[in-house]
Amino acid sequence: MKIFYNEAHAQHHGRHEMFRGELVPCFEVPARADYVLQELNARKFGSIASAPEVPRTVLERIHAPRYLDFLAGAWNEWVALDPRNAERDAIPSYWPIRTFRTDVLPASFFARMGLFSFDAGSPITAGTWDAARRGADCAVAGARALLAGERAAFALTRPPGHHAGHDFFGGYCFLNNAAIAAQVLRDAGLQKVAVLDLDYHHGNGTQAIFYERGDVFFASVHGNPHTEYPYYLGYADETGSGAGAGCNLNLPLPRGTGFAAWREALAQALAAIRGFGAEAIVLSLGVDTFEGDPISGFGLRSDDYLRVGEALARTGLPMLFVFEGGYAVAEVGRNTVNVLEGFEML
Ligand code: SP5
Ligand code: ZN
Repeated sequence: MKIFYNEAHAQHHGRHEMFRGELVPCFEVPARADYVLQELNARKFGSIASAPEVPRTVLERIHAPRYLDFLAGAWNEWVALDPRNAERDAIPSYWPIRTFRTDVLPASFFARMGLFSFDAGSPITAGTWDAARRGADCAVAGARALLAGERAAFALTRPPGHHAGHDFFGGYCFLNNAAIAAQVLRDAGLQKVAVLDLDYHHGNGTQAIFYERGDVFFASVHGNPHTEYPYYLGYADETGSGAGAGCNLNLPLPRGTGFAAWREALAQALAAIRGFGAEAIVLSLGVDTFEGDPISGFGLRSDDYLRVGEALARTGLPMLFVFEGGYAVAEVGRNTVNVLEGFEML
C-alpha cells in the first residue's frame, strides 16, 4: 500500500476550541498523526512518501475560489488586525443564519470568518492553510496511485476534511480531502466513484458536495445526528436529489452502538456501493468509533478494526484511505493501522 504522509501537518496546531461555554484544549492535535506514522514504521507497513504539490485548479474542482482566497489569507488578516493575535487562534463568533445575506462578501474579517464556517471548534492557526493544502496534495497523490494501478493507498494527513464543504470549514476540517480525491478519480475517467465515511461523525461536507450528483455515491455510518455532532445533517431520509437521487445513504446509529450492529451497517453500506457500480472507494477513515474516544459514543475495540479492513478488502475495489477523526490519541495509531493491516492481509 502506498502511503502519502503530510509532513506539514503539525503546522496546524490549534490551541483551543469553544466547547459549551469555555475554551478547552483542542482534541484534534498533531500527536494524532505522529502516532499513526510511528505505528506504520513499527509494523514496517508500506512505503511512505511525500506528495507533489497540486495546482489550485484541482482544489477549485471542489471548493469555491473566494473560500480558498479567504483560507489562504486568513492568518495574515488576523495578525494584521492586532499583532497580539499572533499568540491567539482565530475562532469565529458570528454566523449568517437564516434571513441573513450570504451573497455579500463583507469587508470585516470576523464577518467573513462566520460566512465561511459553521462552528467555533475549528481554530485557524498560523500554519492551517499550509497544512490543509499539503494534506489535499496527499489525497490527490493517493488517488493518482490508484489510477496507476495500486490496489490501495493511504493519505495520512491532518487537519481532517469530511466536515468541510464547498465554501465552509468546521468540525476541525478546512479542505475536503476525500471529496478532492474522488473528483480526481472522476476527472481521470472513472465513471462511478463511492465515498464511504466511517468516522463517528456524519461527513456533512462530503454529502453536501455530492448531494445532487449521480456519479459519486456517498455512504456514511455515524452517530445519530439527533444527539451527535454535526446535528443538522446525516439523517436517514437524506437520499440525494436531482441527478443524485438515490446516491446518498445515511446509516445513523445510536450512541452506545457496539461492533455487532455497526458491522451490519457497514455491510449494508458496502452492498449499496456494489449496487451503485462504483469502480473505486474513497474511505473517510475516522477511528473515533473506538470505545475509548473522548468525544464520541460507539464501542469498537482495537481488534475490531482488523475485521473492518477485511470487510473493505472483500469488495475487491481499489481503495483510497483518507485519515479523518480519532481522538483517543495514544490508540489512534494502533486502530488506524489495524484497518490497513486487515485490508492487506486478505
Ligand atoms: C473530523 C472530526 O471527527 N470532527 C469532529 C468535530 C467534533 N467537534 C465537536 C465536538 C463536540 C464534542 N462533544 C463532546 C462530548 C464530550 N463528553
Ligand atoms: Zn469524527
